Amino acid sequence: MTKGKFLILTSMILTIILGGCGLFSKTARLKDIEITIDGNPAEWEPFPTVHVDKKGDNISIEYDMSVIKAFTNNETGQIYILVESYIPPQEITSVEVDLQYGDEYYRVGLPSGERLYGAVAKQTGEGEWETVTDQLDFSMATAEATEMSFPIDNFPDPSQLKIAKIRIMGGICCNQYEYYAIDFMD
Ligand SMILES: [Ca+2]
Ligand SMILES: [Ca+2]
Repeated sequence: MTKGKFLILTSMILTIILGGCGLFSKTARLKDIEITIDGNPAEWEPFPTVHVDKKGDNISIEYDMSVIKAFTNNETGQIYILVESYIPPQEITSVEVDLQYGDEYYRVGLPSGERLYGAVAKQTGEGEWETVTDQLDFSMATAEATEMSFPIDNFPDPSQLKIAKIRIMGGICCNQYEYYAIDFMD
C-alpha cells in the first residue's frame, strides 16, 4: 500500500471514529468497545486496519510489524494505536510515530518500560527537529502486540493529524550508531 493511500484511510478513520466515544483515563469506549493498553489486541478486532506492513522486512527477530490500527478520541484527548507483529514480540527499545499536520511533521518517541516520559519533536528543517516536550504522559504495552496512547493536545488540530510513519526501535536510545529501526512502515 502506498503512503498516500494509507494517509487517506487514516483520515477516514479519524472522521468516522471521532463520533461517540466515552471518557476514560487509559481506555477508550466506542459503542461497546473499550481499549485497554495491555498488549492484548483482542478488543481491536472490529476496528478497520489502516496499514498492513510487509512480512519479513524486519532487520532483527524482536518484531515484524504487520497490522496497524489507529484512531483519535476527542473526548479523552488521546490517540490510540495498535501495532501487531507476525512473530511474537521481544524486548524493544521504543516506538517512534511520525505525525503529519499539513506541511508540518511531528515525531513522537515512546520508550519501553515503566515511569518514563515520552517526547514530541517538531521538524524544523531537513533532518532537524526541535523538542516540543520531553514530558509526554503516555501508555504503552507490548505482549502479543503493542498498544499505545498519548495525548493529542501537543498538536495543532487533532482532527487533521495523520500518521506518516511508525518505527519499532531497538538498540540503545538514542545513539546514532546503536539505535536502529527493527521494522518500520514508510
Ligand atoms: Ca488491549
Ligand atoms: Ca513487517
